[in-house]
Amino acid sequence: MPLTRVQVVDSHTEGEPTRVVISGAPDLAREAGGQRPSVAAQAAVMRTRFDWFRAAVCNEPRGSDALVGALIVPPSLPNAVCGVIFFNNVGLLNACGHGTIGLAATLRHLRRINTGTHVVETPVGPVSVDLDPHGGISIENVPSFRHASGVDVSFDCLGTPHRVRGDVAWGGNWFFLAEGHGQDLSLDNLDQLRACCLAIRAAIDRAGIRGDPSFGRGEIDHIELFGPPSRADCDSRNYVLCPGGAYDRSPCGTGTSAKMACLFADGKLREGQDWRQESIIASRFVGSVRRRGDHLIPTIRGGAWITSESTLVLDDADPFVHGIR
Ligand code: PYC
Repeated sequence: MPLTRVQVVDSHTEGEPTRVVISGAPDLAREAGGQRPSVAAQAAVMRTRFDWFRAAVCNEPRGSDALVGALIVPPSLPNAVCGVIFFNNVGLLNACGHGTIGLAATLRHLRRINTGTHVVETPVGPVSVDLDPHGGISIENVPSFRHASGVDVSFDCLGTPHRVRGDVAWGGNWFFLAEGHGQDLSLDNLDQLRACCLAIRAAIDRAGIRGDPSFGRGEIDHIELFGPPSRADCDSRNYVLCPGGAYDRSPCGTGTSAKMACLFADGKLREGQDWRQESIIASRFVGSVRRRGDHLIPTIRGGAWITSESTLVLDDADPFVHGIR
């Protein structure tokens, strides 16, 4: 029986897993045609024709709902070290902050990059990663902004009607961000948090609330709730519901970027000031923003650790060769 071997390196970034595909993937650049197709064009090919590969890598029985996959592809930008397409249990992500930090840790582990700054092309623009000599990793994300503020959402959660007011912001993915939601942001309350955030997302969808469609098609597929931190060295704690219904174990890089864009818009964060975001599992990213022309550029710093080097085997005879969908 034909077997396909897919070589991967797994890591976690502040608790959130990333699986970088090193070899064995479909040749998206060739399938996309043309000379040096953009990563966005390669992502479009993956979305329409190779969804089975996404599910084979990320879904059970090889993966899990929490896992984010990262496929290294050839970049079109001449200054980029590589391109990357992120994906999860239900589809492609526009971008991924924790995943970019995990990718940088993986490339360093494989000795493909060294200390210094490197550009990575994502479907929504270039992101740079900086490896410091002491092992620290930070990323400079795509320009981030608040799209709408004071957005009211009415929803039912576990039989009780609720109303929450929040912001819609872009940080490489689209987020609805809210405080004052009345939820206990603790690990003991994960089921309720998930149910509420799924209900918020469905209500947003029903109400036709969207981001700007020229950025990642505008669908608001991440919900981010904030509350007081449990750590003295953090400014806030969050719970982030990802598109596939899992919660982000890390403080979410694109979500922290979106949050900082909102804080900046409200005059609550200055250029260069640290924003210390705690996750629901009490891990931490430290972020800041700076202006570049009309753009607001977030930087996110966090730790990533390699957890496994392995080969996935895709056996054509396996009824779940392309994952449980
Ligand atoms: O860190 O940006 C992020 C992210 C998005 C989904 C999971 N993690």
